Amino acid sequence: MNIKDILNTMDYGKAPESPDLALEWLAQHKNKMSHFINGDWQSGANQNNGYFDSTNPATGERLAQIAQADDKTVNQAVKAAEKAQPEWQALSGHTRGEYLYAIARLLQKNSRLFAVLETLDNGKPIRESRDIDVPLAIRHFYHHAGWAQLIETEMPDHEAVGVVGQIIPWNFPLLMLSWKIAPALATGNTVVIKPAELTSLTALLFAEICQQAGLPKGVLNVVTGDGSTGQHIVKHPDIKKIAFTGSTAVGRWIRQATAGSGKKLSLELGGKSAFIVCADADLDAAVEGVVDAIWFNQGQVCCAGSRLLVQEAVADRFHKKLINRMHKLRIGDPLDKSIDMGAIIDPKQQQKIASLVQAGVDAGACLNQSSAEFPTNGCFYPPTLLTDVSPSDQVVQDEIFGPVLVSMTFRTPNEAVALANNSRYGLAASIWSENINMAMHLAPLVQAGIVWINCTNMMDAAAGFGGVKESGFGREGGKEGLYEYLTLKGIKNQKVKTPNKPADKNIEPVQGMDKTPKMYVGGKQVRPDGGYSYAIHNSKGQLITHAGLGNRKDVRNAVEAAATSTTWSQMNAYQRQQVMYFMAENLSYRKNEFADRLMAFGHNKKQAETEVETSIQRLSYYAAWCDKYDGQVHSVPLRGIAMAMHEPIGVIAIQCPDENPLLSFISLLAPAMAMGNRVVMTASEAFPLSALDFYQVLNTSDVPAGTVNILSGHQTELSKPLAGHMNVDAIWAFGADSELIEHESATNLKRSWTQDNTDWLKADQGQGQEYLRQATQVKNIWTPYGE
Ligand code: TAP
Repeated sequence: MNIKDILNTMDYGKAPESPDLALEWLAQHKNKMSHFINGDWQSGANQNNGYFDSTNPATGERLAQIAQADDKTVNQAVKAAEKAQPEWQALSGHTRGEYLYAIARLLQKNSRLFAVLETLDNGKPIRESRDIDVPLAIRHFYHHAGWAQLIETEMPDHEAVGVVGQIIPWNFPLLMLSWKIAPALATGNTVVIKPAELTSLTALLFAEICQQAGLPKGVLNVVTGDGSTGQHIVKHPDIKKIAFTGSTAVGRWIRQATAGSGKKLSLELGGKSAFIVCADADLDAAVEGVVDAIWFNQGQVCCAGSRLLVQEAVADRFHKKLINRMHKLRIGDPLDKSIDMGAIIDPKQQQKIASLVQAGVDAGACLNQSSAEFPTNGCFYPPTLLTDVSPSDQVVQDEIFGPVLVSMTFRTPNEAVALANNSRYGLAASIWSENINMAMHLAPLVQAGIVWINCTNMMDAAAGFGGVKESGFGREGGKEGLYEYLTLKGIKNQKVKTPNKPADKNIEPVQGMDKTPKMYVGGKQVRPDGGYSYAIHNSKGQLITHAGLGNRKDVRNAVEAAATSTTWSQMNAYQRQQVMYFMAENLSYRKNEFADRLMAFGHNKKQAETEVETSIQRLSYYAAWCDKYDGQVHSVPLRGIAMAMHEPIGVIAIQCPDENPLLSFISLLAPAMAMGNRVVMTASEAFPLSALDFYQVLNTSDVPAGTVNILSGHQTELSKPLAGHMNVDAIWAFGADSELIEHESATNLKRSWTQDNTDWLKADQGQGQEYLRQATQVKNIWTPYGE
């Protein structure tokens, strides 16, 4: 090609990056990589586990052999982490911060080596590993070096969890590792991390950096292996927290495998994020946005904007521009600095992408694919756009995890929201409109953990990242991410409780007129669907009354009432506050009745009065918080803002304990209501009457029907349908079998919160911001400034 041709075509020449330094590093390890345990390279407790190959997806060539860890090796790593943890936690925050700072500096010094090794191992363009993955990883260590120092003064009520097990995927190997390790170490935990089988190399290079930084032995342990190694980590009894990033299917399995173990859990899972282009958007900018949203990292991005929604009026024009741009993308050698798209991670993933696209075409989609040439010896797949798809098509619903975009049109903003939310996932969304009012109106309506306005794929260590629905729970980054690695001092997660034995339905009669209290559903008193009751005894074992024995149909009715009654969630904080003060006032008018009820169960007069008085105060406490639990504007390195908004979770099912039956009921109900949630409360099984009486307060306090629903019955029988219900978004278990609840909650990956013996009368246990945090989820809305 001569200069004239080049000027005519504007084609880029090759600009290859040398792999030499990375290959040299591998050679230093004889291309055979060991685990990093207790500050040293170890081939594992059982040397016969064997090795597997790590290959370059762009060429199919073997880069190195990687050691496979079994349960003994994992145990060895956990023991090292356990030994190191108390001393690491006891270091001053400043000293821990210095280690993180040293790691950041060494990452920076070796950034080119990391970028090249990552590209060789993963197949992503060097432009991306060099300019995005590695700088963001460095940023995470700098940011968290600061948190290590500040936690002591800023979060004095919290402490480290202990040993944490971390499992990461192959799409951003170094970056996902940084997202996990930096906050874990900053908060005083020690780590056992498993990189993905396909991409272990940068994790091992990172371990070497930690060795150079003088990180104490055992603080970081890297074990390599396949999914079975991950399973050993998940099941290890001495690991106190699991942080997982990967597919929803494995995340669901982990939720079930850790149920009832008391392990803390955060899950960053799959996505099918909407990319909404309104008619008034800057279409050329939006086209570039789509390129970044779905063709960055070959579309192997959890938050990829893989569902394009374009307003009908501009759809044809937009598709034309997009297809034109798609044909200009350059695909090829990932080490070539001038290519746009590199290789798919492995042939299996390539085939999965191809078969899903074929299924889409078979179902009637119109296939638009780049005609660009690409190497035939590696694992490549062209950028693809599928139009003429329907909302229920597999290609629209399933995460393809490749460079495949599906496109649908909408007419009105409401239709765009309905289409965007028609997904089991809820990781991210991108909204493009020159009308900022419209974009800011849509952002809270879209069910996602992150919303980018006129931008996409923005991430930073100072802003939380994570999803809702089947995209998982928990956040990584920002202050919100730190909580995932901390527990409240003195309070541990609840371990398995023996389920209550269901009582006999053949109950002894109560003398006199029947006063069996009803349950409360959709703003009305209701009898149990099954028509059964159970006996309620006082603390001396004397029969005092019966209560309705709720069943799964009552659960269904209560959840339906809560899910469809959205008035409470739409009220502003000031309106909710007034209602909650009114509830406190109305409880105060009835304080004698409520105290009498408590005395009937065995409280003495003073105890009963204290409990009622504290309940009134607690209602006022959360009424006060309604308009004060503010979000934050994060300081991200962007000409713009990232707003962390506290949103209600939706419908929360709350199982109340037997201790302090009125106060514990109020202490759980009030924070959930204050933050705008609707609730299905299951009253204390032994002493349900205080909770059932509370409908009188609700009825006289302007609480919209369906906001609060109260069931009675056997907690174990009610737990299963509540925890498994797809319309319940979170479940708090203070009174029931946490194993069952956490296991069943895996259906829609709802958040669960279980806690051990709380002293409800103590303000430092029975109330506080932890309750508000559990009642909300953070949505980060990113908006750049300027033209
Ligand atoms: P997975 O197959 O779920 O693998 C993720 C990690 O879990 C790997 O290290 C894997 O090991 C390990 N693993 C597999 N089975 C396991 C088990 N039963 N117990 C414990 N660990 C197990 O996901 P992937 O294919 O690597 O990654 C793609 C998925 O990750 C996509 O769904 C994507 O959306 C999601 N992802 C999410 C995010 C966030 S932040 N939400 C970020 C990146 C990726 P091996 O690989 O060695 O088998």
